[in-house]
Amino acid sequence: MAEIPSYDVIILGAGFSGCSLLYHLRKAGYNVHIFEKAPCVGGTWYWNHYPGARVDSNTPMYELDIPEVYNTWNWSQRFPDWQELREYFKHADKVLEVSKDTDFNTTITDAVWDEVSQTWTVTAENGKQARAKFFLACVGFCAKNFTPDFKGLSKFKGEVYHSNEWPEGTVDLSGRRIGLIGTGSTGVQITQEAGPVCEELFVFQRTPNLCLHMKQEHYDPSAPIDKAKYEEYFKQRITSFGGFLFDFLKKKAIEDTPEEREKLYEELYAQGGFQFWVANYHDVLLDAESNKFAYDFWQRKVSARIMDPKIAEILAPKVAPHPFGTKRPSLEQNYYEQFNRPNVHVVDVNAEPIAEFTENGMRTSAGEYKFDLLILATGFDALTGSYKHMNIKGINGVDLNEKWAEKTRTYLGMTVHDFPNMFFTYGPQAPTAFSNGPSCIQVQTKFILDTLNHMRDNKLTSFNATGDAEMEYTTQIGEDASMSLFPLAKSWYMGANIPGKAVEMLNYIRGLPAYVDLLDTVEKENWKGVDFAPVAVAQN
Ligand code: N01
Repeated sequence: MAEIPSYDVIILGAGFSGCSLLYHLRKAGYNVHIFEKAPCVGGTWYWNHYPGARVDSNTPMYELDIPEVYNTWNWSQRFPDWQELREYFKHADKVLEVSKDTDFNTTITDAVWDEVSQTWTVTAENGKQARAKFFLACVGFCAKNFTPDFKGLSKFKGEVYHSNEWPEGTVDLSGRRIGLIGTGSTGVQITQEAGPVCEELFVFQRTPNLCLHMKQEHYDPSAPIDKAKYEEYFKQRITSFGGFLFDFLKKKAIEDTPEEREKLYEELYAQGGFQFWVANYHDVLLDAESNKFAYDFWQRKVSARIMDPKIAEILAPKVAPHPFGTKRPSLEQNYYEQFNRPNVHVVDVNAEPIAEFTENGMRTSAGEYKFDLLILATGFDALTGSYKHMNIKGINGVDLNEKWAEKTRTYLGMTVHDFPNMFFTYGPQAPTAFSNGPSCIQVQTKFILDTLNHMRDNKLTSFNATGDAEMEYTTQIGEDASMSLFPLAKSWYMGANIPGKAVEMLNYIRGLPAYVDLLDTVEKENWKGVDFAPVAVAQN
């Protein structure tokens, strides 16, 4: 083999996962190196800097559980914007010296397991190669954009940006005529920025977003939260379903009277954030009646903010478009009020389907809409899509994307049978979409570190999740989903937003505490479901 740099661990991605793993693995004495496509640390917060980009998880829970970082950082917002998040990552880099062990501007295209040396070799677009015993793919769940195959898009003569490929520097929205496709978190945030300053905004909506009020707060950085509480916060956050400091109630909606329910909904709604979603009755995502109670409350609250009843019926219809919370409810600050402005219009593309793009805009079945800036807030090939630009090959050259083509299969939402010594974080079949990212990553980092230490202590060369364990875990993910309301929505949670993609639950829906228990049990039972025997050499 040619001489190429060799490490104990190679990590792809310098976002929350990459920083967390680098810190903990380094401390444990491993020689770790990161490859990152972006020019700096930050992961999703390097790429997502479209106007209004802001996190929907609240601080201080949306941060790394690393004392060197949190003890020297104070947030100024309950829900920080992308600028503050970029500053946070600059700070994390400075404190942890992530850059020292990172190759930036380096897109890894291939990761191949070698059965003889029992190592992974990664190759970058620029030809650079490196080798390691362990390969940790920490590329995030929204790394692959999705642009629908719209007829005539190339004919459009104005500017076109996908939210995830927003140009550095500003694209001034003032005085612009804007077409915006998509009403997920991204579309909602862009609408709030564009509405007050643009000449005209057409928001093309296929499915209403059942948004919750953010209740933004500004903090005085000179009077920060007592850092002595943080250690406890980080312990506590992994004991709640969503990795926050609040959790589902222990009762069903039907156990309360209508008056009691109304009081509770008012309280949750007033708190802002995700409370109305994941601090609600515990059956809200499981039981149609409980869900309808929540939806009806939400619909009353929101429609009261929209002046025109016809527009209210498009944005917050009387009949739920899908069960509340089975598609990501985004947090909004003044989203619905934008549609009370004369220059902001919602176009229901179910009532008037998109026909084609023209030089000056877009034609629906009802006529042409003219604009000079088109924003595609059309989302991502989420979770599994993040791996699609890579050739990841395990034992006997088995290809990860081929393996997942018809059905995603993992063990513990972190490993894959026949891909030895490989972990991925915050990806498919983990609590990913239903958890605060840094909380989920905290749990996964511990498991990965424990596994590597176990192998080092016991002089084990490689691990491989067994096919049986993978099958059992994957089957459970599907069975859990089938007992919930999630299959009733077409969402990226289930891969249903991408034409042709298998529709299946792509997340672990039992919540973070159950996931923590499962990982603890696996460890206690000597890594059950994992084969530490030497990997067989290919027979040709
Ligand atoms: O993407 P999305 P996103 N014709 O997939 C529509 C995280 N995130 O970028 O709902 C017309 O949610 C599509 O319509 P429909 C967060 O986890 C977080 O907004 O499929 N419309 C939908 O409205 C989030 O959930 C933050 O019917 C079409 C939109 O495009 C995830 O990323 C901020 C269409 C896509 O919405 C993804 O969010 C941003 C078509 N052919 C992102 N195809 C924060 O934390 C798609 N659409 C704040």
